[in-house]
This record gives sequence, structure tokens and C-alpha cells, in this order.
Amino acid sequence: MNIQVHPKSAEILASLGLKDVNPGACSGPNGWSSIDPAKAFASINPSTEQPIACISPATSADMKKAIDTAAETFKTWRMVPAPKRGELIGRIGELLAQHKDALGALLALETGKSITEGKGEIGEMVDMAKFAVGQSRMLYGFTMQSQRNEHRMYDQWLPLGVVGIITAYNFPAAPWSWNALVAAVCGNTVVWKPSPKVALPAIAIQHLCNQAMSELGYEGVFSLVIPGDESISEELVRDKRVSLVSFTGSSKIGRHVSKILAEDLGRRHLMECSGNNGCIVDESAELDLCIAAITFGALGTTGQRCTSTRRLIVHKSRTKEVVEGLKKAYAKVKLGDPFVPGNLIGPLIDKPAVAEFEKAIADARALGGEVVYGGNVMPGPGYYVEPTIIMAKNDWPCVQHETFAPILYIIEYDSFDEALELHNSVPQGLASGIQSTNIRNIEAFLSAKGSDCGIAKVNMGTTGADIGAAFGGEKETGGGRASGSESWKAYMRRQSVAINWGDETPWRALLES
Ligand code: UN1
Repeated sequence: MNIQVHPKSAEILASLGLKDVNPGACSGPNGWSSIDPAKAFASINPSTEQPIACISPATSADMKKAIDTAAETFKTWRMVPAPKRGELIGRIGELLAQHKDALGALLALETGKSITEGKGEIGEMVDMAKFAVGQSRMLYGFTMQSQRNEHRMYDQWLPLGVVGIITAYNFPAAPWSWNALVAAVCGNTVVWKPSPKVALPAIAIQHLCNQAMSELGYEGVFSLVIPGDESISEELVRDKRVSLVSFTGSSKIGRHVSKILAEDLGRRHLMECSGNNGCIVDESAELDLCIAAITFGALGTTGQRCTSTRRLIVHKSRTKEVVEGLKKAYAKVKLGDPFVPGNLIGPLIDKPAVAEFEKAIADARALGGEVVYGGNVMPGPGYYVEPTIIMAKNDWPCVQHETFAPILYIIEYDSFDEALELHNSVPQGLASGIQSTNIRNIEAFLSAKGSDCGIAKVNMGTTGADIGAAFGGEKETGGGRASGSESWKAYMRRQSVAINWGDETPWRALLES
């Protein structure tokens, strides 16, 4: 294949150990799969529509080998003291920090997100490694009061086994770390299936994990599989040795994945599916704060975050100034090559994503939606679209659906109860926000009758969750939680232990009578 590369491509790829054609699976020592050039598929730069490098897809045999390796390695890894397991994660964190610039640039190259966001995503992984190292000394269980004489009771947390992690194209790296690094300190082994649209960072990260695993003698803890087709990906979900599947992606596929797992009862799933994030702007909102937060919330990562602000629920008295303020801010936001510092908005990921953008706008227009900003696809090369603002109604199908594009729907309200009702009237429940200086509205938004989402933000954008807090949402978002808070418990099984340390038992009398 004749690869026309971005000027910086060769340098970035070389510094991360990536070649023109890369193996699509790795498990165990010297475990890279063999390359079949005839089957290799290209990873495309959405800014130029040109290939970056190719991946030889994982076969069914590669998938089996990865799960075999993970299952076998689990037998020894689970017995390594958790703080020792943390040492491996600490080393991976150091290597990620050393390669932060190159990995961040690779994300910009492959996803089209700005270089600042790319480096930010890797920085988040470094923080996540530090968090997981700390967590490795804090896998706490309760002690409980037994009702029996001279008995002790306590909860202990034990590892699950093999954890499968399926990640999406918009965040090719950080969500793996929220799951994998915590899962590993908990004593699990990990098999990662990234989106084939953005597989190069996963290969680069596997190289770093391999280095750390080989230095510390823990080979086989982290494996990678990048199949070219869905049926092989599904083998990861179907294999009963995989105790937990953490899935990031659409609610449609998430529903399919969770059904397969539910069939086996004890197998677990951690779902991070679609979001449709609303932000209420009330009468008391501070305009400047609100405009800056909403602009980044709606346009960061070109509206391709599951936390992106998609619905702005504005009090009627504020609509005019909010829309005018957003239009001014949108006009200032720079769009273009993700490598040019200061450019906030890059391209969408691919042609189908552009078609989704066009469809959502056409659907809104057909229902009477007024496009007050943007609305057009930009001339190529690159999958660039204009940031868009549409006056809309909350119950329109296009508003109820998550479109991964920089489209912001403005929905007006009269009373605050109506705002809460509108806010919660979507099938998804990931991130939410309120722009307000009114303590009563803020507290109502955070109360039981308020936001029904997993993440609630006050005077902030809906994006930019901090790793210290659990990440995930309710309803069709799937209910899973990853990264901080007490998310580690999802990667372990609880065992309630009871010990009789005395010499009495009520059953003895039964035998003596
Ligand atoms: C996602 O879009 O899948 O909260 C994750 C945020 C980021 C993560 C987004 N920290 O916007």
C-alpha cells in the first residue's frame, strides 16, 4: 500500500515501536501474532483521509490464545500480593508518562482530536496508574458483628478472573486504563479489544505493557486482540472464562453484549453506553461561565464524547442572550488540523459519522428545527463539519438519540420543574449539568427529584469527568462505573467469611441427645 503520511507520522510511529504493518494480537512473552499482509486493514487519519499504518487482524486462534494466556496467568497473578501487583501498574504509568507526547500525537493523528486533548487523555492514564497503585493498598472489606458467641465475620474481596475490555473510537486509550489498571491491581488478568478504527494506540500501549511485564516478570497479565470482524470480537464476550466484560460503546451493541453475559447469570458486565447529556441554564446563570462551559462541552472532541453537551435546556427569559453568546463563542473557536496548537475542533472520525451528522440536521429541520449556527459539512479532505446549534423540542427523535457530532439542541422551558422533567426525559443517563447561582435550583437538581444521571455538574460543562470519581451512568447508559470512587469493587467478588474461633457449637447438643 502506498502510504501518504502526515508529515509527523513516521516520527510518531517509530518512537512508539509501530511499523507500516502491525500485528493485531499479543498475549504472553514474545506473544505478537503473525502478520498476514493480504488481510491487513489500514487505520485512517480523519483529517487527511489517508492511511497512517496497517493492522493485520487478530484471528479466532489469536483470540483463543489471548483468553488461554489470561486464564493461565490468572492462576499465579491472583496470588501476588496486591501492593506488588501495584508495582507493575506503577511501571506502566512511568512508561506512559515517558511516551506521553508521542502517544498524545498518535491520538490526534488517528482520532482527529486536538493534540492538547490527545496529550490530556494520556495524562489521564498516568494519573489513573497512580490512582490504581494507591488502590492496591486499599482493597478494604468490612468486619461485621456476629450474632453467635466467639465467631468473627468479615467481607473479603477476591479477584474475578479474566476481564475483557472493549473500548470505543472516541477515547482509544484512557477508558482502557480506568478498567485495566484497576482490574489488574485487584488480581485479574486483562484482554483488551479496542475499536479497529483506532487500534494503533492500543498496539503502542501493549508494547509498553510488554516492557513493564517483562522487566517485572509478570508476562501474560495484559493481552490485546484487534479482530477485523465482529464475530471474532464476540468470542471474547461468549467465552465463559471471561468473568467480566467492560464495554464502552453504543447502547445498541451494549444491549447485545449484556444479553449474552446475562444468559450465564454469574458473569458480569460493566456498561458504559450512550449518553445524551443535558445542561439546564436557569434565570440566575452567570452568562460568561455558562458560555465557556457549554462551548467546550458541546465542541470538545468535535462532539464525540459520550459526555458531550447535546441538549441545552434554557429558561425562556435567557434564550436570546445565551444563543447570541454561544454564536459569538462558536465563531471564535478554531477548527482544523489537530496538530496546530489552538485548534479545538478536528474532523469527525469517518464518512458514516458525517452522514449521521447530516441526518440529524435534516431530521430536525423536517420537524421545524431552526439551525441558528452551522449545519454544513465542510469541503474535504477530512471529515470536517461545522459546529451546529439548533432550536429544537426535547421529544423529537433526533434529540432523543445520541449523535456523535458537534450539534447542540436548544430547548426552552418556563418553570424549573419543567426543566427537570425535560432534562430527565431521554432514554440515556450519563452526564448532566446546571448553570445557576440559585442555591434552591442547584439543590433541587442534585436531589432525588433532580438529575437522574451518573454524573452531575454545577457551573461546569458536562464533559471532563475527573478520574477520582466513578465514571458511568444510568438507564440506557448501562449502569456501569469505572475509574475512581469505589469502582474497584466491580472487578472483585465479595466473600462473606464467618469463623468460629471458640469450642462451642449449637449442633453438638443435637448429636448428644
Ligand atoms: C467518553 O466519551 O467515552 O468526562 C469518555 C469526559 C472524559 C471521558 C469521556 N473524561 O469527558
